[in-house]
Parts: sequence; structure tokens; C-alpha cells
Amino acid sequence: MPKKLTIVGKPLPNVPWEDRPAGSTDVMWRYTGNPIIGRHPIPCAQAIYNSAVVPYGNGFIGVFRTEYKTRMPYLHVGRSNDAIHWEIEHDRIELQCDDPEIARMEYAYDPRVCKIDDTYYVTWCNAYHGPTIGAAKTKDFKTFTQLENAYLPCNRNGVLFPRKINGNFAMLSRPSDMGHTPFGDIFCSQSPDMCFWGKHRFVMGTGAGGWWESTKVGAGPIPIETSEGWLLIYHGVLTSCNGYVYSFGGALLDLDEPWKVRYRARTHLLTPEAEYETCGFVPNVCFPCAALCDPKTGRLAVYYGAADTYVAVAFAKVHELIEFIKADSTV
Ligand code: BMA
Repeated sequence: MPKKLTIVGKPLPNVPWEDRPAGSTDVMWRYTGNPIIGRHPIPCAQAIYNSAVVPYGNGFIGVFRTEYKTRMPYLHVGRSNDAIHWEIEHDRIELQCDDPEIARMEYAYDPRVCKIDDTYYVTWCNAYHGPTIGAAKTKDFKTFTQLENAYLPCNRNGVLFPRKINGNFAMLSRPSDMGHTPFGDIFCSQSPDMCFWGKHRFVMGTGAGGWWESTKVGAGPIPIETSEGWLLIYHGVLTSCNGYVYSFGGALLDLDEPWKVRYRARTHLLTPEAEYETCGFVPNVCFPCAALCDPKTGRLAVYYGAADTYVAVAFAKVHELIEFIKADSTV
């Protein structure tokens, strides 16, 4: 890795990894063992996808979007020694909440998990008179305390930054509608306490790169702090004759004012091509929700939902990704 690039974070020598396949020039490539979670992984589940993982103890832990055979999604904890083979708990997460007004759990999907200091925050798409961003905190992944919903409905893809920025928590989100939302830009909001959110700033809209992101964009994994800015992997959506197509995009945001986009790649980083991405409940979906990174080597493993049916992993090297985004930037 070039000396001048610094990646912030604890060493993660056991990050899952495979080298780029021989002959490939892609900036991101798929794990050959994909999908890592297949159909019906636990008895109650139709499928598990769009899920978030983090390092925990000597291994890994995660919050998994578990779609029941009612097709209603809920959140389950999963554990792994290698971040590839996952044991998913059969019972869903029960949130502790002393306010019955927000405690009703109708559904929960597309979780992200963010460690800030010694606390893990979970954000997800929550039901409160429409979809909005629910939030909870935990230290042990056994007791989860529900916090206030961050925004008014409708909103999706709430993604926290892994540290306070200028004294405030910061979160990306994507205002939406009650349905499948044929529009959507990314905004950044701030909060002193994870309760009151404000200072809403526009980050990025659709279409800068081309048709692959012309319908809507939404933040993906927790941004990774580097000396070149916050590395943001996001999803960009195209509307085809057969429906939406979800691809990965990449951008670098300003470290102090993360609503300012410093660089944004014109071309997608990964687009549905593998059979587990193009065939499933919703074909042509690659939906990134988490990333594991070893700062020393720059090895990056991105976790994504494939075709609203599976969990899959893709790899990249952070310094190559940053070079790619800068060289290909529309900004
Ligand atoms: C979005 C969300 C995601 C899903 C995607 C593709 O609106 O519902 O959970 O992966 O659509 O169906």
C-alpha cells in the first residue's frame, strides 16, 4: 500500500480475502464462494440478505435482515469466526424501549451496524406511519435499547459515520416515499445526542455518472475514514424495462464537512452479473450494507444483498479503490 494513504481503524488481519482473479482488471471482484448465505438459512426464514457485519471479540458479529415466510422482514443476530460461515440466531432481536409510541415492531430491514467509541449502533428501515430510520444501541448484542426514530417518514438507508464529526453524530440518509421510490438523493444530518437530528445537508443526487445511477442513490456500508476523505460505497439504481437495477458506486467525502463530495466515480464498481445477483426474488440487485477493512493492508470485504435472496461478498483494495474513484471522478 502506498505510504501516503492512511486508513483509520483497528488492525483486522483476519478480514476475509481472496486476491483479484488472474486476468481481471476490475477494481472490485467477487468471492468465489458466493453466496455465503443461501436460501432458507434458518427455519423461519425465506431468505437473509442486505445485512451488516462488524468485528467483535476475536471474530465477527452481525445484524441480518431476515425475511420470514410471511415475507415480513425482521432483524436477527449472527456470529462467525471467519466472517464467511455464519450462525444466525433463530429468534429475532427484541428491542428494549420504554416509549410504547415507538416500540411497535411492524417490520425492520436493511440494517447497518456502526461502532462509535465502545457502543454499537444499529440503524434500519423502521415502520412508523411509513418507513423511516430506526436506531438502537447495544454493547453485547444481547440487549438492544431502542432510540428515537431519526427522521420523519419517509426515509431509508440511514448510515452513521463511525465517529462524531465536529462534536456531533453524523448520519447519511435518503428521503423516500411509501413504496419503491422512483427517486432519491443522499443527505447528511447531525445530532448531539442520537435523539434530535438537524443541520440537514445535501450530499449527492442521481445521474452524475450515467444511467446506472439515474433513478436514485443511497448510502451503503459505514464510511471508511482515510487521509483522502471518507470512502463511501453506495448503491445507484437504474430503471430498465424489467425494473430496477442496483449497482455499487464509490465516492470520497470531505472529512470535516462530509456533505461535500470531493470525488465520485463515473462508472459503477460492481453491477449485477453473477447468477445469484441476476436471479432471485428481485433480479439484478447488488445492495451493499457493510464492509470489513484491514487498515494495514487495505484489504476490503464488502457485504451485500444479492437479488433480495442471498448475502454475498466482494473484495477490493482501499488504495486502488481510492485511485480509481479519483481518476474516474465526475467532481
Ligand atoms: C429497496 C429496499 C431494499 C431492496 C431493494 C431492491 O427499496 O427495499 O431492501 O434490496 O429495494 O428490491
